[in-house]
Amino acid sequence: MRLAVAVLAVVLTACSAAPPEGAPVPPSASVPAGTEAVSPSASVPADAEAASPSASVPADAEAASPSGSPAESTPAQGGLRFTRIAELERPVAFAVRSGDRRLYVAEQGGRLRTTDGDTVVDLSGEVSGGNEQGLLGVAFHPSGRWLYLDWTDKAGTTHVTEWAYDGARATRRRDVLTQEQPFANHNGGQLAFGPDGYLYIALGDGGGGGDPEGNGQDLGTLLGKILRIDPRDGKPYAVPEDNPFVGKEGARTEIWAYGLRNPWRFGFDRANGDLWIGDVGQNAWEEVDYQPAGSEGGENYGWNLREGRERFRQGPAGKLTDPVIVYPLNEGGNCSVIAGFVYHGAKIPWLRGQFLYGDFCAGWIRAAPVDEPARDRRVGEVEQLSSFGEDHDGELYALSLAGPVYRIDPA
Ligand SMILES: [Ca+2]
Repeated sequence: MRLAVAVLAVVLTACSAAPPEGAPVPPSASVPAGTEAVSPSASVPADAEAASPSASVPADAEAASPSGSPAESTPAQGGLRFTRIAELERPVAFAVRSGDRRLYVAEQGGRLRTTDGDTVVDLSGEVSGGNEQGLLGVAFHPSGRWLYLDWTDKAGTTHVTEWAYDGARATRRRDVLTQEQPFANHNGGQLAFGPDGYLYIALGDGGGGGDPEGNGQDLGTLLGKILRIDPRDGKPYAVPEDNPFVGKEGARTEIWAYGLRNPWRFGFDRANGDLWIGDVGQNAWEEVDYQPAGSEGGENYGWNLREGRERFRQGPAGKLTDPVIVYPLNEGGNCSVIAGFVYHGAKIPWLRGQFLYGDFCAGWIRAAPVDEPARDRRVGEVEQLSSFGEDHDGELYALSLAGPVYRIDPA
């Protein structure tokens, strides 16, 4: 398959994602410049729903073998080191801005911060505080002039909100898109601009378990989808004319891809525009979905007809796109896939061309060669892994809901 540019990610849990508000959170803080290695199996997922029997057991690295491939299968690789560059409160999303070397991190509690300590936007008085709610996503317009946050309000409604941003002050706030949520879980949350300059938005199936409303397969709702819009052309936004369901009766034209359960994190391969989507599973399988650059959109990733590659519900199925990576949900503490990026940085030559992903509860991180994802291998571990990030140079970061923001370095 081709390489690409994207970064997707997925959030949290199978039935619910992030630990509850009461979870221990390190005091927010400044930015220790230490180089601490992450302690393996450091934490136990605090999320009760995610706590399947095995989820409360310290993550067993060896048990978590997503595609069952032995570690020896990829030649000439070294190790990784996770260098803590900041300590924030429940960091969940990462973005960089054109012409700006700072690293921006969204805290689930509602603040958009930089890793050097500034607060850019503070929604902490407005966001809801459920496990999978709060401030969930951040992206900057390719021009660097506008920033976008994905968050849920006190009623649980998803907002994609825009600010004009000059690097110092965020002003001219406006809602670009809102979506009512029938349940508190599965809100998606990822925002990213594609290589085409359009804003891609992840929305989960609305939650509730098993997709009771059938939203994933319903083209009449935005739930269970990845959307593609132009937030800068039209009020409140424009739908690109080449979106796949433009002109299709009964379909929401914003939809780019469907059949998704909770695409918490997704991303574009910066080298070629391929899209990698982590879709959090229900009962049995976590999965990573893939869309090659140049796709005209409209892929149906299966939910809730399928979970992973297996049938989940009876029903008429057209053409479904199977995941490229699956791993068992309740094994070794697995609970929620976290999609990362295809590495194209300079610091870690052996990692180039490999897609990095991990699991929120088990904490392992694996690298999968893009041309043969089944040959992935374990390359590290981060407790309560919530997201990955990619900077201007293609170097990668890992966020822990427990607080740390790690830069990924060669060992
Ligand atoms: Ca699927």
